[in-house]
Amino acid sequence: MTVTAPPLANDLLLRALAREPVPRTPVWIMRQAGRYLPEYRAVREQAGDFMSLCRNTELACEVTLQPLRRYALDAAILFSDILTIPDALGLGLYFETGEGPKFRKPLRSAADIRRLAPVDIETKLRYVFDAVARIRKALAGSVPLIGFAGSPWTVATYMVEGRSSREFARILGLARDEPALADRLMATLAHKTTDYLNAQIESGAQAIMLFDTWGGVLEGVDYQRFSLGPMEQVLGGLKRRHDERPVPVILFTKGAGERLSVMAATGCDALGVDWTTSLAEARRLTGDRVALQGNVDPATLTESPQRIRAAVAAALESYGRGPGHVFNLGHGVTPDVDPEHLGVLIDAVHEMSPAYHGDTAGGDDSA
Ligand code: 1CP
Repeated sequence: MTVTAPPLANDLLLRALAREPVPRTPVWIMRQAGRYLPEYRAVREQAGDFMSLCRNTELACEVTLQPLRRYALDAAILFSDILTIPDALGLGLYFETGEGPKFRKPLRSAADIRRLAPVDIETKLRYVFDAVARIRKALAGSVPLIGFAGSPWTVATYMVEGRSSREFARILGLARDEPALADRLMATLAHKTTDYLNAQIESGAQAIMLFDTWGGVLEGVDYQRFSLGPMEQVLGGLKRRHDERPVPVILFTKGAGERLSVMAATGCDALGVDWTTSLAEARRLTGDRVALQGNVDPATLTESPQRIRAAVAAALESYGRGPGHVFNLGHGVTPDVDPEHLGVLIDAVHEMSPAYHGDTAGGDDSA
């Protein structure tokens, strides 16, 4: 039996995602736990490799909390990866130093795809749910915990290509030449992803983010069929309330551009925006139907503190006044970033954002 959790000390993120008024803009950072932090590199070394770190509940909890000790962040994000599902499906995920993720047994045939549906992954992914529960306990109601998964399309690109790709030749070939088989793969992944996220919610995740990193490579009807449609299927199956509170869902498609408009109609609560679309334009495309998260270019963090502060000021000004903005980068923080620079960005959000909230001028939408 779950005991109703006490109120959060800091619920700015949840309020902003619900487009409720907040005294300042909440901030968290994609990949806030990661290689740019020396304390992360030390724990990863202790764990041996990346997947051992994900599977070790105590160490996964530790690296989740590391960025919160350094910075005034308004959320924690579960330390894990979008590729835990294909790993649990038996594809054999591994990482070679200096290279991206790879699979020992990528999907190569219709039979490979058909074999996936009956595989029970919940037991194999118990380590993720245990990490969620442990992190929630360690956070002790300070800030909310974000759980996540990859979109079916994005996860499928790795399963079919067998590794990181920039051309996506195999998966685009599958979508073009055998669309019914591609549909089947997306449906299987949508189903598994829904169960996986619901188990994260039941274990304590208070908001969910769906990473559709590679949805932007699909055009028009193909985007609808293979990326957006399967995400809608996941959204439709998620427990949107837990512990007597709403569980908001953020969708993020890198390079979404004009697609933000149809994404806003899926029933999600918020959209992640990258730096190729301004927040003002994203707000216009979505008509204030959803909250927006983003969108500073991660490369800004390699520039001077003055330029970082200017980028924060520009992002706040671009979104404009009123609720519904969650401050973040437009994609993950890169390993070459000086941790002090990220501190400059976060402090600047605390300092500059209150001017965009409150009842001055009596309105909330005037830029
Ligand atoms: O320590 C290391 O060397 C591993 C680097 C690393 C990290 C820190 C990987 C391997 N995954 C992660 C953690 C991770 N991945 C999180 C943790 C929470 C956070 O702090 O944000 C999250 C949310 C992810 C999600 C993820 N993994 C995505 C979607 C988000 C995005 O960045 O677009 C993708 C595409 C992956 C695949 C993956 N896993 C790891 C790497 C280096 C990659 C990207 C490979 C590629 O570029 O194709």
